[in-house]
Amino acid sequence: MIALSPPQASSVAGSVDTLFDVMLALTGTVSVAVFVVMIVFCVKYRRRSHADRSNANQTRLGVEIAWTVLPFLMFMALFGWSISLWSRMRTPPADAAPIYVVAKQWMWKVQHPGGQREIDSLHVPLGQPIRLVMTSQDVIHSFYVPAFRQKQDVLPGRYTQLWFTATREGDYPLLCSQYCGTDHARMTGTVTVMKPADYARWLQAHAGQGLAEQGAERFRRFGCSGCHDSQSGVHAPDLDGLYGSTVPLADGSQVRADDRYIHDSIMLPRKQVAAGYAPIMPSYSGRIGEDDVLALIAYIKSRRTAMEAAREQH
Ligand code: HEC
Ligand SMILES: [Cu+2]
Repeated sequence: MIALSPPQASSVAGSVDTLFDVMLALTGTVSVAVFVVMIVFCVKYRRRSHADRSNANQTRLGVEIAWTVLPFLMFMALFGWSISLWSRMRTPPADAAPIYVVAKQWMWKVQHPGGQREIDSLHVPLGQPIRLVMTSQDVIHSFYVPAFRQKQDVLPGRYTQLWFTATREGDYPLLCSQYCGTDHARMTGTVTVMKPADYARWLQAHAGQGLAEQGAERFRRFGCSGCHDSQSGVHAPDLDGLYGSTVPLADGSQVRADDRYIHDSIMLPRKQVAAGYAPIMPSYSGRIGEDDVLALIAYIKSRRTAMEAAREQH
């Protein structure tokens, strides 16, 4: 049999296909009905036919209400159904495991929290929710896995996410679905879904320095520690416990220190200056890659205050 659609390999694939089939059937029925009526009238009112052309003025209120209200209800039902499915596809469960993706012309760079790195391939375990945190190094790309029925734009200067639970073992094509330059069509890869035990073995075999440790190393290499260490002579904020806290800004507003805030603090330090400090931090935009920023964020996340660390012990 010819496959009309890619395999259904994620927890939402079946629902997306059902919605698609219902919409296809509905719009198909309407199109066919319009063409049937058109052809019937073409024949009935062809030139020299003896059809009634007196053009009597008649109204059938019931019919007119029915053909207005019924399609309206049908399309509202489709709308409600789509919205509920869409919000399910956009809301990752709390226990979803993060994996980081950096897109650049023309490749997908994948970084697992344990330090495993891949290019143009992504290994995931079967049956476990995975949350991809994605950003682009250059232009807009779009992460698309047809077998998962999931797609998400990947933008420079922003973190977008996509989540899925793979439900079938195997290799599935990964595509870029946003025209991104000369080699766009070759910006492809493979998503490999493995049994949890095989996946654990794969992680072990490819384990590297953890993402947070890589960040710690970069923090020294890029000179961040020269200003941000407590021993440094420069008046710069202490980054312990920064992640998730509320930061007062020089303009009087406040902001929550999330991934995006830390990203922008590094790449666009003038955008939001912490209150009480001079805007002396240099911009790292163009000097370090988005994968470096991801490692730095992981490192800053791992830096708790002494108090938080003590609380976690208990
Ligand atoms: C020349 C000294 C200097 C260097 C080098 C430097 N910073 Fe900063 N950084 C500052 C100062 C001063 C501020 C506070 C003013 C501001 O928000 O721009 C700051 C703010 C920050 C903030 C926001 C902190 C908060 O409390 O809101 C983060 C995050 C940060 N830096 C990370 C880094 C990282 C990561 C690096 C290395 C890639 C780095 N900094 C390099 C001086 C520096
Ligand atoms: Cu692309």
